[in-house]
Amino acid sequence: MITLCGFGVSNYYNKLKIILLEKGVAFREATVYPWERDGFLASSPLGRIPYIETESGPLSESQVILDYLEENYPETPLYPVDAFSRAKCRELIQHLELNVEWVNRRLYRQAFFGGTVSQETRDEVREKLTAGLEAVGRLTTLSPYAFGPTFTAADCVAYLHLDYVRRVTQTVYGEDLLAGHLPAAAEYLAFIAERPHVRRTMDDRATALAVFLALDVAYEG
Ligand SMILES: N[C@@H](CCC(=O)N[C@@H](CS)C(=O)NCC(=O)O)C(=O)O
Repeated sequence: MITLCGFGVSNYYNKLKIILLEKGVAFREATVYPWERDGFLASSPLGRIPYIETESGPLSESQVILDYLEENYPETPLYPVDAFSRAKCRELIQHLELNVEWVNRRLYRQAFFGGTVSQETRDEVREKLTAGLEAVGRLTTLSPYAFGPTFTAADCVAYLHLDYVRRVTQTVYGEDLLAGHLPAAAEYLAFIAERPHVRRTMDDRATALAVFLALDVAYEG
């Protein structure tokens, strides 16, 4: 059985959790925090979470893990069937991760973990995030799903990362950049949030956040 390792505040952890639940793959969860990395570098070489433990060995990087799950558990696919559509679905995921989440992440320290980021960083992130959100808007209308007429892996990614853009930019800029640059996102997020596996994952996230905050550790995302 697969063990999903990490903690439920991480959007990359929750990406895989929703994917496993939606695919109906049996898995268990193991709480592992990034600051415990010395104990798991053999499984995730940069000490990042999430990673999985499988009967064949460990695997890190959520996108690689997603592809492995798709290949190994094809019964409920979360990618489109034909090769070009699959590539377009991954293209959307890559833009969401590289040009939206990875940019927004620089603000997590201030948005979630009690720190501050410099004005220079705030300005730079704002510019890059705007470009990333506009790029995503050229690839998807988010209506009703992120890619095509059915739920795909792109929804697991879009839901989590765009939700964080909304939360983080409201906190740091006092302005929802998502509403400004991807206006269809509000209705989309509300629609996806109703899926039982998404709701369960977000409920678990709230519990994981309370546990994490009670630990009172210095962590910046
Ligand atoms: N590209 C990685 C990103 C994973 C990632 O950034 N994880 C964060 C938690 S959300 C982490 O482990 N941060 C600790 C660190 O980078 O040292 C993936 O897709 O799995």
